[in-house]
Amino acid sequence: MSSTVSVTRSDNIAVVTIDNPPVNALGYNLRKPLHDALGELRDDATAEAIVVTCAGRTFIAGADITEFGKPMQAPSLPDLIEMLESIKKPTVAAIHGTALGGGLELALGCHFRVADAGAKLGLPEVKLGLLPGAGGTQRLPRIVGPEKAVRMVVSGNPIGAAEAHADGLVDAVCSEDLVDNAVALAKEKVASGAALVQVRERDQKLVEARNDLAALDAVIADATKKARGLEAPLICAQSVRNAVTLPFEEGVAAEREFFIKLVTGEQSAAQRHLFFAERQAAKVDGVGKDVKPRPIRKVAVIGAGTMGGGIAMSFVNGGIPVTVLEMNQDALDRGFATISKNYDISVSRGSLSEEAKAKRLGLLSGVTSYDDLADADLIIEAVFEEMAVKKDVFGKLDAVAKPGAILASNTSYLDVDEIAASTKRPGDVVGTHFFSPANVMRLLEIVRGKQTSADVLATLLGIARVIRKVPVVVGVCHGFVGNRMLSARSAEAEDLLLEGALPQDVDKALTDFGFPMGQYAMADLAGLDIGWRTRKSLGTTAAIADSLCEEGRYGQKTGKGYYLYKDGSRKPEADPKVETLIEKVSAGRNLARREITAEEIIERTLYPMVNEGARILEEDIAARSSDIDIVWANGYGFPIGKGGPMFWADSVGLAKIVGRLEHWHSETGKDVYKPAKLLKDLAAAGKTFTAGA
Ligand code: 3H9
Repeated sequence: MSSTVSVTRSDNIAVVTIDNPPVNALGYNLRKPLHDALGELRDDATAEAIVVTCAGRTFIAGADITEFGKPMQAPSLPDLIEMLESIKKPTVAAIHGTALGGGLELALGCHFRVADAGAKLGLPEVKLGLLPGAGGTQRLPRIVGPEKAVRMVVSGNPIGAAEAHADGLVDAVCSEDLVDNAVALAKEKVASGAALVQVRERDQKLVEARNDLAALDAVIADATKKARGLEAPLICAQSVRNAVTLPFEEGVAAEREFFIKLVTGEQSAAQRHLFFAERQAAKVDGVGKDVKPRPIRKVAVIGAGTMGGGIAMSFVNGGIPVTVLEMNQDALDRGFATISKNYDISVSRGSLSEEAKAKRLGLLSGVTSYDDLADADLIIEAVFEEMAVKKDVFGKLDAVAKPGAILASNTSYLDVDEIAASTKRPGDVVGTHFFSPANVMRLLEIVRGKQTSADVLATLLGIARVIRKVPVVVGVCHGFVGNRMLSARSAEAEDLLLEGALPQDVDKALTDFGFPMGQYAMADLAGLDIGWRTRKSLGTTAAIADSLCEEGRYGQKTGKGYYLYKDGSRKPEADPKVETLIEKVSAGRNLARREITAEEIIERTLYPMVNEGARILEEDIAARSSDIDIVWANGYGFPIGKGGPMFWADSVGLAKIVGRLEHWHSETGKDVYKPAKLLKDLAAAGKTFTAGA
């Protein structure tokens, strides 16, 4: 007996119960007593079979991630599973909640598995930049077949109990009395006396793949096509392939080597940082566990345009009814037609059933009068981004919304405090900045106004989980965290082109860095006319961008912008006419064009962004540097293998960044390059954002 492992008996069956809250992770404090308990039971003739189960909310959710990067104390997880496999009497894993990573690997060390109907099983290590390192890549394909194993290990996505049963991963599924069912199975196996076969000995599903490796390779190519510079997905696939081509022991040895390579590498460190950063972001100053969230049974969204529609979809996808308000029936019809079309695409791809689509559409209703919003618990406006318009909407909401309703603005730049002041209930007002497409992008910036109540924040943090968003609470400033840093990244866009770069050079530097899209391809996607209109209203200019617009080049929507888009294609192609235009503007300013290296492009786009991140921290707009990393990894495609801009800056070295910013500041005199005090202080003290701010 230990604090994490206890053994009880059900007649001739030993039941080993693991209790290591919160998620029964396999840290040393669990591995050691579990190893000891299994060793004793292996040699105890009175225990004729063993059931392994977990207390609390879940089966083992994996190895203890906090131990990675430190010396591992014996027994290791592979040792533990080997001990389990050496037991010559029936062993049964009783699985509820989630059996993930090392948890599923341990269950695969048992002869049998019984799952609760709501259980989920998977090997999510790839999401931490790893591969399953305790035999998972060798045992899973022996049970579910190598093709299915590749899909599971490379995506990291778990499967439900019913699917696991159909695939042979679990032997039985039950909707209640999990442990009793597992004990009954163990007794049955003892009574039958049938020969016990370990997972490692099963070969049947590998034979077919062995005869047609090309088919497996095609699955691997498809599963890894979106790896985008990440090592882990490729290594995961290679290791599963090894299960087909190598004997078990050799496959396991190779898996071990792969694991050590990945766990000591930079990408996994970055992805593990993001794992904990995401959980950290949910902990908000002043919003303790004692703050009770308000119930959200009904949501209203104002505006059925691209953002409003996407926001409405997010809530109905989470099972929450949504009323959409528009100016007239036509606008509602158009918005709902787009939503329906989006769901049709998911149905045609097989990711959504017709039934689920109908259910989601059934949760949507449309209205054209503010009076019909009186019963909504949360109202989110997604109307035109102009202060006067927002204030008008909030004034109207103040008149109709019930007491206690949360009034949220989807503004991406504007002052939430000013919006709140147009109501008599500023404590109920908050910013909810969704990212486009709102039904897809995971980030939700929750903008905390000066008077926003703690329970409003608690409610939004909770509801964000229901609609599968990653929430980050940020303060009020122009553009909040994400867009403010994006502006810093784009500040040099014009000058890089004027001095000698072409749009494709800048974009290549950024996509080589790991962004899914470059700056100019993104500008073309968003539409160049928007910025042009804003510049005209502000009386400012941007020579190249303005010239493009004057020629009707508004981006993808007109088939040309910084790039050419042939025949309705979304693929940007370099356009010699743009090169000529840029050269002309440079010449007009007597600028001698020169070669601009990828290194310079990164310095002049990403270092200012890091600098702005430091200012954001100084001003308390973000609570911690890891919150900024979460914003950029989930909202702007910052490569997860680099851990977000601030974590990446730490790895580059803050002193180096300060030095280069100072260089560019003296060259250009621009404020974006003037190193922030926090950045300079950390660099001078040899500290990092992650450890020091
Ligand atoms: C692995 O297994 C490697 C092996 O193949 C080979 C080894 C040799 N370790 O997410 P939550 C903490 S790699 C340590 O808010 P939920 C988490 O930080 C692992 N801590 O709960 C949080 O702490 P705090 C493969 C962990 O109900 C608290 O638990 N497994 C671990 O929303 C609650 O977490 C995975 O990648 C861990 N493994 O979701 C699974 N897991 O309260 C990772 C969680 O201080 N875990 N914590 O902020 C998950 O996906 C989710 O936590 C889970 C529960 C779905 C289980």
